[in-house]
Amino acid sequence: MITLTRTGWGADNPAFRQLFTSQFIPRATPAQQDWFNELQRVSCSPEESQRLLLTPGQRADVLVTPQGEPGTRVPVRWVPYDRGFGSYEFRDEVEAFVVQIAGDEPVASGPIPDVMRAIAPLDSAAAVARAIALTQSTVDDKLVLGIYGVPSWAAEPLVARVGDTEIWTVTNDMDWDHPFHMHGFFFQPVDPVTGAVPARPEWRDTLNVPQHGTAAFVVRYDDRPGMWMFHCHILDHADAGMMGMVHLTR
Ligand SMILES: [Cu+2]
Repeated sequence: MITLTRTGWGADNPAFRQLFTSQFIPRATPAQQDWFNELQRVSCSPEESQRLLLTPGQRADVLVTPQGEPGTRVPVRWVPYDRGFGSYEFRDEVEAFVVQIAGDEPVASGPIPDVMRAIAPLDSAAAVARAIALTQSTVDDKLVLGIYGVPSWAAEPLVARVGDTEIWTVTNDMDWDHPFHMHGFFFQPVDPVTGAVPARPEWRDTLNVPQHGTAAFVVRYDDRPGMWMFHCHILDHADAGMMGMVHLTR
């Protein structure tokens, strides 16, 4: 089912859409089948349809149909993922809450609210390129993280201007992921190699920079000058120096 989902989720293929609808909402009314088919088409990517990764600081809106016989209890678990050495090896899954499956008739609900919206890609034709290297070093036997070897307490703010659009390319050569978070401005992730905008542009404020990998995004600064922080959203990494400021000027 997982392979099938990765292959067929969101594909413009009525057979796939009908299959998933019958799996996820087995007793759906025709109207519910229609909106769920449409939801598949416009919602998440095939990868995320079968696995939703939320790094520290990230959020998502999800539609869940619990599967189970009446009277059973379906636990929803936090599951650690491999975000680098020490992040998951000795950690157990945590039960977040339990869904109790009732034997009631299905609720005849109408379409869910239309929360999907078209997101126009930011125009990056005149964007300023900004490269950020996340780095680690050891000082007095203590781990110091930073940007180009400079921890937050020794760094000068980056300077940007209101109205500018920038493409940030963030590289990470460490054995840990770093979920990169920017205050004040949502941005749009793009392909870190080609700069290509994904098929479904997204607004995010936290983007995972994978271990030994790169991530990129486009940000546009609207008229809110001031000092804006960015940092790794693993907070002990931020405390160890992986933090900085954008000084936004008019
Ligand atoms: Cu980090």
